[in-house]
Amino acid sequence: MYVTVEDFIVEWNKEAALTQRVLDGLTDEALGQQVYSEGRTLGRIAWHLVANIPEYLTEFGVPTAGVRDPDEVPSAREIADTFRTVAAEAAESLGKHWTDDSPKQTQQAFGRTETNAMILMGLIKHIVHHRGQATVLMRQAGLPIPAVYGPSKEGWAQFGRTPPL
Ligand code: NI
Repeated sequence: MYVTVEDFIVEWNKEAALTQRVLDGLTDEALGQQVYSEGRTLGRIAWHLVANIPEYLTEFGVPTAGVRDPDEVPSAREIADTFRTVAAEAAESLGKHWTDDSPKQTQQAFGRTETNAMILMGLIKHIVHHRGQATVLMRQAGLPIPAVYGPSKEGWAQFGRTPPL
C-alpha cells in the first residue's frame, strides 16, 4: 500500500519500466493481432492502456496532458514513445500536485468512496491487466516477449533452461 506520494512514484516507475519493455517490443505488423475475429486488436489494447493514463489521472485531480488522439491507434513506435512521455509526466504531476496527505484522502470513484491510494492502485492494475493481454497477443503474433515479473520463454533459453510448467 502507498503511504506517501513517493511510495507510489517508486512503484509507478518500476511498473512503467516493465510496461515500456513490453511496448518497445511491439511492431506495426503485430498491431492487428486479435484473440478472436471481433476482439480488440493488440494495437487497440496497447493504445488504450497508454491513452487511459492521462484521462484517469486528470479525472482524479492529477492534471496530465492527454495523448494526441485516443481513438486512433498510431504506429508501434508512437505507442511506445507516447507511453514513455505519459509515464514520466504522470510521476512529475503527482509529485507536483500531491502531498503526503493525498494518498489517504478520499474522493468519489466508480460510484463509491475510495482513497487516492486505492484509486492510484486501480490505475496500475488497469495497466497490468492490459499489459498481460498484450503479451499474449504478442506471443500469438510471433514476437519475443520481454521478462516482466519473471523470465519469459526467451529468458529461460538464455539461461540454457526450459521454462517450468
Ligand atoms: Ni481497460
